Amino acid sequence: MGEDDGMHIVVLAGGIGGGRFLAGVRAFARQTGAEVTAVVNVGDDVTLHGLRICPDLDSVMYTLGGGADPERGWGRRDETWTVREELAAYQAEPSWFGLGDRDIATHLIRTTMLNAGYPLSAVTAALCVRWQPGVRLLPATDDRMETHVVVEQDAGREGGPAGAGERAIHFQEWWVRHHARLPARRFVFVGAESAKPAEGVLDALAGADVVLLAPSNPVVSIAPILAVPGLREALTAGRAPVVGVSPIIGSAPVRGMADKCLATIGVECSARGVAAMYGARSAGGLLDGWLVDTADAGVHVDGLPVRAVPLWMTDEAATAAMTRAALELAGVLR
Ligand code: FO1
Repeated sequence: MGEDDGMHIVVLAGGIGGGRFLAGVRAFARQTGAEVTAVVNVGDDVTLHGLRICPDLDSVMYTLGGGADPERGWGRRDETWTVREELAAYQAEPSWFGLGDRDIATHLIRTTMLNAGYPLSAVTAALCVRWQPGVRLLPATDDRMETHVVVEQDAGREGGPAGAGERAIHFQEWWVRHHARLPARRFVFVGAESAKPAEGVLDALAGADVVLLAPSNPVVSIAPILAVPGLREALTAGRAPVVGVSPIIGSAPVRGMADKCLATIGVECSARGVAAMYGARSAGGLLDGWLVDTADAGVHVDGLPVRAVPLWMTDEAATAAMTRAALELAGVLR
């Protein structure tokens, strides 16, 4: 950070929780003249009905742009569902995933641009011209990378005999169709090995004064971002301190189904469990600081400074206060 420059905050984030957290980071940034870049998970992305759907990028874009449905947290406010009804009349599958009419316009533009050869980062920037999210939104990668869930062969299949084999289904099928109830054996980030950080991501990390891990699902939102080769290394080798915000308060996720995902990979559903999963930088991990809720005050992780503040993202002011606390913990506030 130069004498006259504002601070540059980079946030790694998933969808709905990520969007709410970023609204607070943006509020803080507006007070202080800071610049914000969000590096967003693409593991949830899926192609359905010929359309490329990027739920986390869209949740963040709509939330920050004032277009998100406040109850669902995904998709557009004032949505109508005519196309969904028409698809149902054709008995088109998958019927378990709903695309709203307004949302479909976003997917038509994205798919058209991708088919014309634009990278996802450029498509996202084009969509953001309309939504003006006030932070720079970058996909973690421009390459195709999708989270798949390995389940037992016959789990979720009606009448099927129990089998020893296993099969992989797309994360959206596990999450939306099966409500994360099918016992998952593991998560696979398909395409991760050959993915590269999207245009702008490494530059953003190199220029960051601080990196925050949003209180998003650590297993299926943050981990797929870190799985992009070069990204984790840019964090650990970078000069910017990395502070994580716990997505768990007590023994439950702030929202969503992180408990089921953590159980799958054998991590305790607690602020301490998630901090240990990320690891302290001093012990070869990622974190220079860990922000927990006041309910978890007293949580101790070897080699990691921990601070307890209220973490319920009730409104933008509360979330901006979380941001300030994270930056104080990082030692970057003057
Ligand atoms: N979530 C649902 O529970 N049901 C849906 O039909 C659904 C459709 C959908 C369409 C576009 C979009 O961007 C998101 C959508 N989501 C839906 C949310 C999404 O499945 C998940 O909440 C995220 O991927 C997890 O972060």
